This record gives sequence, C-alpha cells and structure tokens, in this order.
Amino acid sequence: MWTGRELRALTVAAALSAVTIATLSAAEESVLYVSPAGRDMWSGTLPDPAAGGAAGPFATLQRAREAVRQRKQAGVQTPTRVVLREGTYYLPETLVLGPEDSGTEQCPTTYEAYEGEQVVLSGGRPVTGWQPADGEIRYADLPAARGGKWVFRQLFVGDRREVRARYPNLDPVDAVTKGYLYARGQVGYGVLLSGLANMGDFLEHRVEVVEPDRYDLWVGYATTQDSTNANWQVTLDGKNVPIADMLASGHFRKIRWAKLATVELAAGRHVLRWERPEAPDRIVHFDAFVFSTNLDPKPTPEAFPEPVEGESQAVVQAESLESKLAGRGTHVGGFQDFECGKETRYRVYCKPGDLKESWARAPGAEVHLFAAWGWFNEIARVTSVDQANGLVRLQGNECQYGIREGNRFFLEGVREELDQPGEWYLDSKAGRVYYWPRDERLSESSVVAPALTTIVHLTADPVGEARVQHVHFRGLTFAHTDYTLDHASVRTAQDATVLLENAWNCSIENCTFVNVGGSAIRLHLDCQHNLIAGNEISEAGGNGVLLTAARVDRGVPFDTRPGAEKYAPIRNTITRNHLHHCGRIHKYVAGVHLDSRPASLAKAPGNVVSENHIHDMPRNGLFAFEHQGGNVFEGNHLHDLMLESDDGGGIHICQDNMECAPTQIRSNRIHDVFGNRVGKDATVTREIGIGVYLDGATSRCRVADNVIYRTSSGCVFFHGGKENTAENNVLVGDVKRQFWLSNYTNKMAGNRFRRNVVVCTEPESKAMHLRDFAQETFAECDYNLFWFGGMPVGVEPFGLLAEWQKKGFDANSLVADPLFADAARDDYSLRPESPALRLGSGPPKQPIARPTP
Ligand SMILES: [Ca+2]
Ligand SMILES: [Ca+2]
Repeated sequence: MWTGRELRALTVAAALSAVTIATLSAAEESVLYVSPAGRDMWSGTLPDPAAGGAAGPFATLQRAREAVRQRKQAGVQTPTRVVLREGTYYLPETLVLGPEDSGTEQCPTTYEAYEGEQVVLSGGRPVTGWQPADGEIRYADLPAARGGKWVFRQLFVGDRREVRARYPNLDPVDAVTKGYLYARGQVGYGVLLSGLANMGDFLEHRVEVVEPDRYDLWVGYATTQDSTNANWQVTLDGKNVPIADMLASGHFRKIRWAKLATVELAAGRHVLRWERPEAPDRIVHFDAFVFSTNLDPKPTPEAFPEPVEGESQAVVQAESLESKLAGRGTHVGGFQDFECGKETRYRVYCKPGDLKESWARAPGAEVHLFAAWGWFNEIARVTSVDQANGLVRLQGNECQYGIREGNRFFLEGVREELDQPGEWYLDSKAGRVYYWPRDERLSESSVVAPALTTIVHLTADPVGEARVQHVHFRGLTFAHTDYTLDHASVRTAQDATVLLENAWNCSIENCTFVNVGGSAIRLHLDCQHNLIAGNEISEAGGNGVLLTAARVDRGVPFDTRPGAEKYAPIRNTITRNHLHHCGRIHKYVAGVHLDSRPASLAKAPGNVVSENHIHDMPRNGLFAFEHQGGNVFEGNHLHDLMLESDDGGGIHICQDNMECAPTQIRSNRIHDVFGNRVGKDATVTREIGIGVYLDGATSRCRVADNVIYRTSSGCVFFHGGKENTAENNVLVGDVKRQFWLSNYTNKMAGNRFRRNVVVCTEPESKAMHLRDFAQETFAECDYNLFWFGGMPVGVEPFGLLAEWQKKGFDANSLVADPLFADAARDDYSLRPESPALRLGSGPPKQPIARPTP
C-alpha cells in the first residue's frame, strides 16, 4: 500500500524524470556493481562476471567508492547508483565517506541492494574451524586476536546474540530481575540517608562513648533549604537538645558541616534521636553525626577529621540506623541511602559467599551494573575481589553513580563462568574463543565475531564549510558491530553502526539493522535535512536512532574539536521506522533519543519524528534531552516500554530550559508503559512510567489528540514547566493518576488541560494529581470529561472533584461515561453519542491516534 506521502513523492519523481529525460538519456545514469563474485580490478559496470573473466562487478565497497570519486573528478555528472549483489560483505574497515564523496541534488550517490536480493554489510569476521575442548565446549583459534589485538564483547551465532560467559546465568524467562546479584548498602562518609520528610518521621542512632567529656555535636548534611533548625526536635537520651542553624549547603549532593550543640556525655551507650514534629518540609539528607572534643576540627565535604592524640570522637553514620524508622513513606522515594562520595561508585558490596576470587584474575572480567536509582546500567572492569568482605572493586569511566543497597549487577567475561549452552568466552591472550553450542549443528551455523563498531561513517570537518551531501542508502542490512566501554556519559553511549557527522540531505531508507552493538544510526553535529525512513531496527545494543551534539547528558563534553560546540542535528525527519527490542547492552536508550543541544539552539527548528512503531524497549520510546525544542512527535505507536528502568516514558522530554521553541506531540498511541523499578531481593514494582512526560521544566509543548492507556504514574505529566497544553487526549487506566502535575520549580504558569477524556479504571486511581499547585499554574483547566465507572472521581491533594472545582477550575467539565467504541479491545474512539464530543466550544473533535504503521 502506498501512503499519501509516498504517492506525492512518486508524482514529484515522475514530473522530475519527465524533465530529466529531455536532457539525460537513460545511459547517463551511472550504475556500479559490487558482488561477492566480483573483482576490484574489473570495471564494476556489469552486474555479473562476463564470460572469459575479463570484466564484471567490483568486489568491495571501498573500490566502488573510489570509482565514484574518479568519475566525479573526471567531470561525469550523472546520478550514481552503487548496486550490491546478494551476499554478506565482511568489511575490513569502516567505509568512510567525506565531502569528496558527496553527490548533488540532481546527481545523488546511492548505495543500494540489487532488487530482490539480500545484502548484509557485516562489521564482523566469520569464526570457523571449531574443535572439541572440554565436554560440550568447543574452541576456535583466532590468530588475529592473539595478544589482545582484537577484543570483542559479543558473539553472534546464526541470528542470535550469544551470552558472554556470565554469572549469575541469564534467566530467559525473567531477564529483568533474575540472573543478577544484588548489592548491599555502603556505610561511611559520602553515603547519605534521605527521605525524612513526613510529620512524625524520626531517626534513632546509638552512640558509643569511651571517654566521658564535654563534646561538640556536629552534623554533616546536604540541603537546598535556607535554614532547617526549626523543623527538628533533637534529643539525647530523651532530653531535648536545642540546636544551632543548619544553613543551606547549596545542593542536595553537597555536604556541609554544622556545629549544633555542646553536650556532656558519660561513658557508655546513648540514644540520639531526630524527629520531624511538624508539617512536611523540603528534604535534608544526613551524612553523619559526630561528637568531638576537638574545638576547631575543620571538617571537609569528604569527611570529618580523625581524632589526634588527646582528642575523643564518636562517629554515627546516618545510614547505619540501629532502630527502626517510623517513616510513613508518603514522600517519593521514602527512606533511602544515596551517595555523594566518589568512592561509592567503585565499590560493590554483596554477600561474601556470592563472590569468587577468580573474577579478579580474568583480564576481561566486566560488570554490568544498575547504580543509584537504576535509571541505566554502567559497564566497568573488575580490578579486585575481596571474598571475605564481599567487596568487588571496579574501574572505568562509566562508574558515574554511587552504588546503593539493592542495585543489581552481573559479571561476564570469565572462563570459569562458561557453564551452560549458549555461553562463550574469548581468551584474548591466546587468541582463542570458546563456545558451548545450543545444539550439535554448530558447523552449519554461521558464527560471527564483531570487529568494527561502525560500518559506514559520513564525516566532514565541523569547522570547514563542506558537508557530506546527497548520499543515500537503500535496502541494505547492517549487522555484527561491537560496542566499546568508557563512554563520557553512561547515559549516552556513542557507538553507532551508521554514523552521520556533518551530513546534509542524506538518507537511510528501507534498511535493516539487526545484532548491532551500539546504536543503529547516529546523527552528530551539523546534520540537517536527512531522512531516516522505513527501516527496521532490532537487537541493537543501544538506541535505534541517536542524535548528539558536542555535549551530551546535561553538558558532558565528548567532542572537543574546535567548532563542534555550536552545532546539533536539526531539521531531520525520522519516520515510518519499526524499532523494537533494542537496548540489549546499554539500557538508557530510546527508539529515537535526541540528546542535548547547545543552549544557543534551543529555539532552532527541531526534528520530525513521526509514524514510527516502537516497542519492547528497556527505557523510553522517544527521548529528548536538554534544550531540545521545536520537535514534532506525531502519529507514533509506542508500547511496552520502560521494561527495565524507572522514571521515564513513552515520550520523555527533559529540556531543563523554559524558553525552548514549542514542541508538538500529537496523534500518538502510547500504552503499557511500566517504569519497572527493581528493588533488593529481586522485587519489581511499577513506579514512574509515564505516557507523555514533560520533565525538567519542559515548556511550551502542545499535547493533543493522543490516546494513552495503561501507564504507571500518569498518562501525561507536566513536571515544572510553563505554557504546556494537553488538549483532546484520551487518558485511560493509569495505575495511580491519569494526569499528573508537579510544580517543583514553583514557576509553573499558563498551562492548559482541556477537552480531555480522563478515565480511571484501577483501584485507588485518581483523575488528577496536582502537586504544589498554585492558582497561576493553570491558565485553563476545563471542558474535561471524567469517569471512574460511576464511582467518585478524585483529584489529589484536594479530595473529590467537587473540592477541586471550588478553586474555579473544571466548571464546565462533566462526570459521565465517555462511551468508548470498544474499550475491552483498546478501541478508545468515541461513539457518536459520546458526551465528550459535546464539550467546549467549536466542533466536536474525536481524538485519533494513528493506526500502527
Ligand atoms: Ca555462566
Ligand atoms: Ca554517611
């Protein structure tokens, strides 16, 4: 079936070719052929070898590239097609195309598969010559890998990515919580206790005093609050201790020390207690409480100084609570430890019996670990194992967040852990790979080890004027690339199979990406007017499509070339792609991930991301990071997302900037967004999994005509921004609340929520939750239709809808059955008699998310 857009394109193409025929004969299109049966010494102008063996296609893409250049230099001005015949091409090196390889609008260069033929561009090398090793395990020698010259982290057998010798073993039924070890909590300076936020919450610690003396009580804490002493009641052995001011530390991760009081302490055990006697307040995180006889101790954010001779000290780490907390836990996050000290990123404590000393001896031993909140995983090398204390020490640039109690990890790349079918191990010193086949027919399978991270790289100097232009790729399959470690930002791993850098007017259409190590496609720096369309991307280690500038992830620099700072990919179109089962290695990924732009481009036109089908991803469907404005997200079908991490969404935008160009989010179908948080002991809960998530004060978005259902904590969430509008959406069946708004910035203003159909189906679920609401938060909230199957509709924190309406909002809204066509089959279109169609002024409007492409 042709879509309207394709038909239009065909009509234009037909009109163009009518003109072209007048000036160019058909022979004036250049076609070059590449074939596994070809030879680079041939002319490349024939699709098959000629009889006699004197002429025929080329053998390599590199030769074809050279021929295209030569023709260009010779002044030949024709469109050029490089047509690849069926087969798998194991590229010896990345195919690099620069400005000298550019085509023009009239004469583009296209690399494409011969019609009806399967062409695979592989970044790997076949592994053959398997011999019996021990038991079922086989081995094959790879002389090219000897002495660590070629290290790879994946092995592909047939169409499967096999398991690098792992512990604990992968559980194919539950790959999210099983097959992991779980970290114990850490105790020390730099590890903080947070969450004492509710009235009546208290902490109790035991204090062991050796020398009776007069002690100063110090506290190490972090808070953004101006002054917090009035919010506490501190007692020692039941007696009230008046405390001095605790001034702001400036950041919730920045530790400050304050001397609170002076107390007489007898030798022996004492009880120190902190309590919140009054209303909830902003959070204070505690590092430690120190009783010291040193009159001028000079504590630093890293630690309180050790006592010297003649001094006495008793240290109580806040996180080492001996008695149970009475936290009521309504605050997000509840009581939890978190880290400030850098050391906590490199230490994993677990149960002593869980570890093996052999891990530290294996040169390739690496850990995949979800640190901190579990938003993403880090990949780090093992440097030592202390079996007695249950401590693994890590090293690597991806160790960027502290490791907490309950963080999960597995280890891979250790010979001793190759203990079941499907696992493999590379002995990089000997240049030998071991594999335990899943069945006997290994000799019939194709085994491929990746050797390249990038197969095609279009690149031009960011400072130079020239760009790579009018180069197209059609109908090709890309496979078998590897991934690397030590990324500057663990959230934005930059490996990519096809990398466009300073490229304009190029396209990747109807290609297949499968079993690639990093992201399938990355656009970097000044990429404009490129088209990524109709591709299928699955089993990528990273994102489907990634867009990056010189800084990623809130300013982390990773491209420091002069001139790079001012660019970001804009005005590109990513459409009609099928992106699924990606994020197989790195988990902080999306189908399409638009990373940070420079602030200077926040008001630039954005990119169009439309009609993609994205599903079965560990994290977001679509993601746009800092200063990403002006984008259009339209007609996408996004589902089964946030499967392995928490705090994201179907469409997650985090601009950290309230002045970006307006973004359009319309006619998307988004459902089954989980936000799975894995806790200690392999528990999994649905936490923050949002349909459309306007995070980090994201502003000026129009969210319209979307159908969003079965999310975890908001079909739509306005988080701190201004002038956002949600209009004419269907929001159904979120577990907690259909619409969520949190004014954490205290700057929310001018937002609109109108003509939405808001339906609760889950027990205890609310229609809306409006946190830290101020009257100016909304410019309008009205003409909505609410329904909870005839039960009262709740609006937190106000109570029932009627209480909320007393504030002057939703005066014209209704509580009524919206009369969906067939909700049981997820058809949320409105029947003609639906009361929702009569809400508001103007013609009735049916919210219609586009069907699956
Ligand atoms: Ca194993
Ligand atoms: Ca501490």
